[in-house]
Amino acid sequence: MAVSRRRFLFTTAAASALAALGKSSETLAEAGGTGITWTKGVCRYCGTGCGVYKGVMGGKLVAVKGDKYNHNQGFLCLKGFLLAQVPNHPDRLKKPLVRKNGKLVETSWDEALSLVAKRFKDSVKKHGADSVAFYGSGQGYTEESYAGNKLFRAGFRTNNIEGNPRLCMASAVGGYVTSFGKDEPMGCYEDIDHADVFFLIGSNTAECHPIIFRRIAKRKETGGDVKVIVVDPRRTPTARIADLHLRFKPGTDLAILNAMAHVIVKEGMVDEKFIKESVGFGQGKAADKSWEDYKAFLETYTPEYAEKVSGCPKDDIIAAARIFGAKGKRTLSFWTMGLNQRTRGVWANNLCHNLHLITGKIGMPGSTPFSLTGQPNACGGVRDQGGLSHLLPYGRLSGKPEHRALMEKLWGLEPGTLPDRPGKHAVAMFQALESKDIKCIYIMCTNPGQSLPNVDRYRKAMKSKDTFVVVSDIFPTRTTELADVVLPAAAWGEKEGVYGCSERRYQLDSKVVEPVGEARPDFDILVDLAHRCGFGDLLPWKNPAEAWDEIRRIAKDTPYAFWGITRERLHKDHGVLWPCPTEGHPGTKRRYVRGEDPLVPADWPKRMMFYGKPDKKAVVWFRPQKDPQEVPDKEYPFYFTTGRVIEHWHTGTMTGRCKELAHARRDAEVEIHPDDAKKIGVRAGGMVKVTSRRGSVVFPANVTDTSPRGMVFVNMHDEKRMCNEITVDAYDPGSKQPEFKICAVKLEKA
Ligand SMILES: Nc1nc2c(c(=O)[nH]1)N[C@H]1C(S)=C(S)[C@@H](COP(=O)(O)OP(=O)(O)OC[C@H]3O[C@@H](n4cnc5c(=O)[nH]c(N)nc54)[C@H](O)[C@@H]3O)O[C@H]1N2
Ligand SMILES: Nc1nc2c(c(=O)[nH]1)N[C@H]1C(S)=C(S)[C@@H](COP(=O)(O)OP(=O)(O)OC[C@H]3O[C@@H](n4cnc5c(=O)[nH]c(N)nc54)[C@H](O)[C@@H]3O)O[C@H]1N2
Ligand code: SF4
Ligand SMILES: [Mo]
Repeated sequence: MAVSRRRFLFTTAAASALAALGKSSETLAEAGGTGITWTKGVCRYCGTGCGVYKGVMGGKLVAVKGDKYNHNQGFLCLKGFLLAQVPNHPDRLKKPLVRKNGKLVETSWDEALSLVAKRFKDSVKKHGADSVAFYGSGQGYTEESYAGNKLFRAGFRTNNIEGNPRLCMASAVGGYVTSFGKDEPMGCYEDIDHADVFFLIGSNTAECHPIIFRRIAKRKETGGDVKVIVVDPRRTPTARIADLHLRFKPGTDLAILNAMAHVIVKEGMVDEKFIKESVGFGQGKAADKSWEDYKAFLETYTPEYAEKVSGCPKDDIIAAARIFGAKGKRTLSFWTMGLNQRTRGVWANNLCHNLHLITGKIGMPGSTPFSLTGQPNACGGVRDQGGLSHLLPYGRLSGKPEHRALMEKLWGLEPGTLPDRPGKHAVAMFQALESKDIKCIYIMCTNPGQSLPNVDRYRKAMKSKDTFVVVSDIFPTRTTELADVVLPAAAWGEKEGVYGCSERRYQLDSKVVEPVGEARPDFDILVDLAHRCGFGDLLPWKNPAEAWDEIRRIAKDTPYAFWGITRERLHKDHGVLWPCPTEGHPGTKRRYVRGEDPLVPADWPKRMMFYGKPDKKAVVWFRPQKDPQEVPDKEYPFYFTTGRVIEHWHTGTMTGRCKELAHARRDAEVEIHPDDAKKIGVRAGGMVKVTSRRGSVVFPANVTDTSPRGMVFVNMHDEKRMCNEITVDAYDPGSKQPEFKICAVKLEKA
């Protein structure tokens, strides 16, 4: 399916137009921008991590433009471009609130934080340290997440520290760690400019990472014979630039990925030298298998077999394998939630890595497996910094005695201070709130009352009189309405901190205006709370810059080293990619690569060194096809999937308050195929009742062939019609990431 240049330009027009708007807006801002002071920062929204300039006039944030000297080359998507409206919105929370006689009423900071300190301390005393918990976010700054992590682990002494990246990136973490030994992508955005083949699987890049998509589209337009393969059941805007679009039954792409490997091996598109040097093989948990074993494992996965399992035509699978594996071509894979939010999310990640390992298309300009992160600081602030229950900062694990001992030394704690009891992962944490094993929870910069799967169940737990729920947010949300204490946080533009995006780029986001009302930065709130709880010596910093110096020191002798990324450098530079061990180091574009990664010795005899693995080899894992938790049956005959649209961000608290974005698209609709709409007798705009085993919601119908027959899609942005009343809270047994992408529903005309 060749796409002519004209048609290609036509089909990408929508996305490019949005992206380009940032560019023209910059010119506009420059032309009419006299009297505006511009300060460098980072976009508040997605994991692309675009550099911005924040424009201030008369003490007010008035405009945002793209940073020409950052990776986004001056471009922004519409959400980023309209960011100035968010902190200025009249709905901002301006005073702390506490619940009295069932109602949230305004109070002072002193009363609010004294109450929080008392309730948490009392709970620890009476019910033990694991009766309290912290639930954070990939949208907080690194210094904020670090403050929360240290307060709860070293202060309250619990590993009940989690965050929304569990809902988002946990399967990618599991994939990276098992395949390569360490978390985080090894490539960089610049690889896009060198790639000949883009393999986009379970990623609606056009809507969710628009500026990365823009760069892909530009490469396709100007790079000669550049091919794009999209693997997604839906015909998304991303699929519109595809040369080949693989469509299939949700949850069956493990079979497709194995069948691609089957074809690659059968047709000799493998890199034997690289495999011999740098690849091991494994099944289950042990890497004790051989290349011959792997070939035997792949025997089952003929394209015919994969077609039978997935419904994807075998010729498409063969074509995809041939494009992916073509000798001499550079292949770049991107994936996101279509793979991660699955009960077999880690396996799906492993299978993508496998394709790069057997073809040797890895660790070279334009060739890399690359899991796109969702939030602006899921990588830097939570994954690297250790903000999940099983982690400790910078690659250490809370379950390993030697890692705890090391952290105790680095933090100046008595031996044995850090808890050895395992903490609860996100879903288990809210289940423990339901069973009252957890009694007090501090929720920061996330909206679980809307974003958790099977959300009604956990809303009840948060609402219960027997649980004490503290929420820090900038707006009233579906979670603040359940809280016992609401803390008004300072918003983007009103505080400073570090974000680390998808490509390991750390950058500083700037404070340009004072917080509204009595709002305070999350960092200041946590430091204040620590002092009130008697843990002031653990959080002794006067500002985030002081915390950053401690964080650099904690990461120093690890594979996540960024000692060289000083605060001064962050102020000057437009982001630096770690590893960056010394102040003079330029940063690292490609990890594990001799000559690029400072952690690989210059005299290492091979091209790559996977230093996180005992034998320094990456692992090809044998992962079979396994069905999702719920598949359609007689009673619930449709697949239900959820995700995003370009105009809105998650629970809509911010983008829903931007007038242009709210006008463009606000309410959730159910995307349904015309044939299915006919079957249940609804027309476009008519109402459809969607019911799963967990709940029912009525949505207006968006009749379109974007979703295939037998599958419907709803976006997660609507706080009134919440798709999570329907979703399933089953999770991957390894990563514990929930299966937001797949459950079974029935549809009725409402
Ligand atoms: N506009 C916008 N951009 C965002 C966000 C936002 O809220 N709005 N959020 C950010 C965050 S935190 C994240 S995590 C990312 C998410 O970014 P993406 O993962 O790209 O977005 P989603 O819409 O969640 O899901 C992607 C695709 O997965 C497909 N899918 C469903 N089931 C399957 C399956 O079985 N196999 C495969 N291969 N695909 C499947 C869906 O059809 C959907 O098109 O976006 C980030 N960027
Ligand atoms: N059905 C379904 N559900 C999903 C997903 C899906 O694909 N489908 N995706 C999952 C994924 S990948 C993710 S990442 C999550 C996201 O889910 P959430 O994190 O719950 O969603 P957000 O809307 O990003 O919530 C961020 C909150 O922080 C507030 N906020 C903004 N700035 C600040 C600040 O500086 N400080 C504080 N304290 N608060 C601030 C915002 O107002 C908002 O309420 O959703 C998950 N849920
Ligand atoms: S692509 Fe992401 S980071 Fe860039 S402007 Fe858009 S929302 Fe912001
Ligand atoms: Mo996410």
